[in-house]
Amino acid sequence: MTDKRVLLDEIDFYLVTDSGLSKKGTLSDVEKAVAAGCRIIQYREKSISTKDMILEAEQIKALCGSESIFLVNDRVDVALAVDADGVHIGQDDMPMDAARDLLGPDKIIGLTVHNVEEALEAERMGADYVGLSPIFNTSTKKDAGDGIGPESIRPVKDAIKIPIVAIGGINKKNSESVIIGGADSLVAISAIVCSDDVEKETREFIDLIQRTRSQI
Ligand code: 3NM
Repeated sequence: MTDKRVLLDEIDFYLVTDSGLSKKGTLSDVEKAVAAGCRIIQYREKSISTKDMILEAEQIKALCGSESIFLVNDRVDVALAVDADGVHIGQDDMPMDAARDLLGPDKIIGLTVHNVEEALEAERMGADYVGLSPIFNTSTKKDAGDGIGPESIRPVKDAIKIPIVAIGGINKKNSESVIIGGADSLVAISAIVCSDDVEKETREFIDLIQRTRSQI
């Protein structure tokens, strides 16, 4: 187990990068989010060459340092090339067992799921966490489908032991319902990277999550 895997249980807020939406650029977003206390970053990049991805991933890894988990979306090859802490994969990406064979037992693997059945299967296959999605409608991922609603989190929470990361359409206004719904951690993309002040926005998100959690 990497030292960083223990951090998974303590994470409130999880940033996924999006260079297409970002106002200040991915590296700036990561730097500001880490400075604000974000302890997990997922590098999600679909629009540049593999070579440029690896160069950028190396810089993101350096920004995450020993404090924050650094995952690569989908691209197991890029994660291996830069020795990232792990990957996040979707239902149509490389199968869990193939990713685990390539990455070995020490790396973190998160898997996107949409319901209890997929979550149980993810846990059985050895996922370290699940990304439950999409909680709300989102225009950030065009093929995400309709939001399943925060009330869909509890049945998944009751079914599995690994952490649940909620994703899709989450912002400061609706985050309370997602925490109360049972999510261990919240992802926001547009709510963070479209902001003028990523550090302030991330800090406010984390404060809000911690405050809500302390009241339930
Ligand atoms: N995956 P925002 S939704 C990357 O449903 C991603 O699997 C999703 O962005 C899924 O916070 C999504 O801007 C985008 O809604 C989430």
